[in-house]
Parts: sequence; C-alpha cells; structure tokens
Amino acid sequence: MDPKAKEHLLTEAEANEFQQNGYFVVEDVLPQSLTERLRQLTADVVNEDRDRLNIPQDRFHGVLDFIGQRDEFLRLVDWYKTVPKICGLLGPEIKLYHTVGMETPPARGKTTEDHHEWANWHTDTGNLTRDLARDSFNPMISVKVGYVLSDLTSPYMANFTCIPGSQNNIDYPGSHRQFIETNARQVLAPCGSAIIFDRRLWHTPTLNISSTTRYMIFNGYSYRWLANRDEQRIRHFLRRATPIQRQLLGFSNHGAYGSSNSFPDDLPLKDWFEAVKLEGAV
Ligand SMILES: O=C(O)CCC(=O)C(=O)O
Ligand SMILES: [Fe+2]
Repeated sequence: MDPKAKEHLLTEAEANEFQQNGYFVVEDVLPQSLTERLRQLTADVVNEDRDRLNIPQDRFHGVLDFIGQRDEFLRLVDWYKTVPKICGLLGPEIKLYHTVGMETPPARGKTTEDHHEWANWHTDTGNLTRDLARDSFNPMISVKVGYVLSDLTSPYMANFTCIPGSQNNIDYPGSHRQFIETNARQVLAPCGSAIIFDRRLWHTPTLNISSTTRYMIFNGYSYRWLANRDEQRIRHFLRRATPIQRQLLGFSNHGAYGSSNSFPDDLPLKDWFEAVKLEGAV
C-alpha cells in the first residue's frame, strides 16, 4: 500500500454524506496523466470489444471483468486515495468482486428533452436485496468506486444519476423505472474524481447529450465471501501483485475455505488498516 494511503481514510463528513445520500464524490483521486492514460486504455479495451461483438460506435458499451484487461489497471486495485475509504465503509476483509470499463458516446440526435425518457433504475447485485432483505433489514455488502475519466461537471453528460437517500428503499421509490424523475440527481464530478456509492442506492445510466464521450471505470468491492460478479481473470496479476493487492484480487492461502474465514495470512489489508487506526489513535 502506498505510504500516503493513511492520509486518505474515510472522513467524518464523507461517512455522514454516505449515510445520508448513499454516495459521495472525492475529487482529485487520480493525477491528470494517469486519468488520461486510463481513458485511452478504456477506449481501447471497449473498442476491441465493440469489434468482437459488433456493437455500433454510437451506442454505450461497458466491458465486464475489466481489471485484468491491461497491466496498468493493477494499480487501481489498492488505489491509495479510494481503498482506505472503502475500508472505512466495509472494513478491511474485502476484495474486488466486479469491474467494468464504460464508454458512453454522445447520443446522436437526442436533446435534453429526450433525456428523461431513457433510464434503467436499479440497485447493484440486486439479488442480494431480493434474497436477503426483510422489513428494514437490507445489508450493504458491497460498495462501488466510479472513477471519472472525462469531465462530468455539467448535467446531461451521462452523469451517474441516483435518487439520494434511496439506499434505504428496498423497492424502487419512484414510479417509472424507464424515466428520469424529478427527485433524481445527476452527480457532477470533475475528471479525475471518484464517485463512491452504496450498492443499494437506486441509480441509472443516462443518455449523453453533450458532445464529449464519457469514460468511467467502476470497481466494486465486497466482503471476501461474496461470489464474483464477473470472471475475474486476474491470475496473471498474482505473481507481481503486492500482498494487499493479492487479498483484493480474492486470493486466499487456504483455497475456497479461506474466503469465509479470517485467517491472518489472508488479510494484509486488515493488518494495514489496524496499524493505521492505532497510529491515528495515539
Ligand atoms: O453508467 C452509469 O453511470 C451507471 C453505471 C452503473 O449502473 C453501475 O456501475 O453500477
Ligand atoms: Fe449499477
């Protein structure tokens, strides 16, 4: 873990915002040069996939199992400005369980009038809610980091859109899952920032009415025992990953038995987090 990580723990203000709205934005999490590089690599990976699947250039497209697609993505696994905050939300016994790289080109011929007519409201990994939620019980279990790789400081740019506070609603709190309603918020965020959100938050992708293509990488972290949501083809990373990266890539020294146990040799992120908390307490 980068030694600077300890300066980026979850703050009280962020924890409160997350509790209240189900998300918060952290600016300047990626330096400009890295943002540009990640944007280019995301475009390359998405376009290779478009060619493979014959997906038109003007349609949005996301590539699942994204993290292993380029060597340079490995550094995001334990990124020092975001992962400490995820530890603050879920604790340190976590892993990466789902990664997506997404390209959203301008929606040709569409205007802001059309914007509210296209939505797909959902919560993430929704079967968790379906199978676990009862009355007011609906555990969080996972959190996503959306890295903003293109400017999203104005609305109608395919901004991540959510109903603030809706992480506490087991059922969709609006009336139309296909429309953007008035209580929806288009989250504004500069290039290089991260949107950290609760998987229970009701959110939707939206049309891009601007003239610039939107790029984002979404990395989902969960407790270690949750099944991965994509193939997680990362074996080629394991040899050169640091111990903390290996934990976050789902590796256990105890095989399948490890992920629902807390063997100390599987949990270097926990050692790091506890040491940092102790340091902060003195
Ligand atoms: O594209 C978006 O803004 C939404 C993506 C999304 O639903 C997700 O990452 O879970
Ligand atoms: Fe989602």
